[in-house]
Amino acid sequence: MRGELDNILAEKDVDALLLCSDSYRDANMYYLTKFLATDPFIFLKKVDADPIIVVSQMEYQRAKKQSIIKAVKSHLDYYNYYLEILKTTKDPQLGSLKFGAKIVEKELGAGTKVCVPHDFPVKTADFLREEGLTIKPMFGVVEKARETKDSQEVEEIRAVQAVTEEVTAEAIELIANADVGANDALILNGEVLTVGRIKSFFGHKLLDNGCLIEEDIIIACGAKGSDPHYVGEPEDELKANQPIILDIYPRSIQKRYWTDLTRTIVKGRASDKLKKMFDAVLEAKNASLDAIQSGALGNHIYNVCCDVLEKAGYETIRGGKKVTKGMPHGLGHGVGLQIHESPRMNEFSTVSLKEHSIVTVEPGLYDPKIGGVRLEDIIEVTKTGYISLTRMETQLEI
Ligand SMILES: [Mn+2]
Repeated sequence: MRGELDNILAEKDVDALLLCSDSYRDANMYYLTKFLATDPFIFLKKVDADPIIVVSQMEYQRAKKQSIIKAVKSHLDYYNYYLEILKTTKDPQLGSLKFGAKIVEKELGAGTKVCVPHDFPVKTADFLREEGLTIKPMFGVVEKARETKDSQEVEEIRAVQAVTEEVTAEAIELIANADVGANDALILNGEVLTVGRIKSFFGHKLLDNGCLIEEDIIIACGAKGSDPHYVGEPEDELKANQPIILDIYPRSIQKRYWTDLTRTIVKGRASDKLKKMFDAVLEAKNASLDAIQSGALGNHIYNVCCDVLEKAGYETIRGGKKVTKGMPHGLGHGVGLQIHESPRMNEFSTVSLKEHSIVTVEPGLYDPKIGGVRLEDIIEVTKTGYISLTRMETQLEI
């Protein structure tokens, strides 16, 4: 949580934290400021001191109103330095980078040890070093604070999840009500029901409820679904009696939080082999959920899942096996201001789950001849177990 930041920084042996980015793309910047801006701005925080942000004059009033940062400054507060830089730097891009570096130097002082994110822009770091600052790129600093969610964040994710379940239930009803035409093709309102039509349905309905598909969603029917991240081409046709994976991961437009939900359905009859896969995945999901509590290691939960699947006769990639069917992916991931964030649950995850982390649990089985089955719930880790944010039932045949 946000309040842990000073402790996290103290462990890193630095004097300050610096971010220079825009808050639409950089989840850390939004997390620290709650100020949405499309252009980069500066966030500065000395250890054990209140942070400041420096924005353009255009954004100044809005930042004062909307951000959670009390000390908001504008570029105009440093106007004279900019005039100086312009005398020797004609290129406007270089000029603005030098200007940013000068602002940081004025606020922190030369010689300060500054933590920046591991993917901090190299050119900006060069100019900061020229100003005499010690720049230390580090992994997972703000991310570590983001790994546990406060109650407001939990509610934001819960809200996106509620919309997602409602829209997914409507989409499943569309598929259930479709007619079956030649070659098992599903027909809705006289036209073939394609992946493109279902994705369009999701896109519009989610948007009507304040959420959007920022990347894509997975609608994978039949054998194509045996590739876990095959997202589905618009012209793909949905068919009866075959597995259809619906993996829906929208984002709240305003609040910026994501959620993640996967269900696998069959319109009509599932084959015995497919039913067996579904049962094993459901059992693996339930066993994994039962093993979750704060303190449990990510790799332990993953092993619980693999134990169930392997016992049922399926292969996993545990131990470095190159499987062509079975489960070739990890068990789950954190969700928040990014769709995939810490903590993760896989073979190599020696990080323990913490109270108030939000993670997905998503075992899957894949067979190139049959397709894929994946079920994904999202839950909040508690001291003794978990609270599910997922209300939706799992039902194979519809
Ligand atoms: Mn997921």
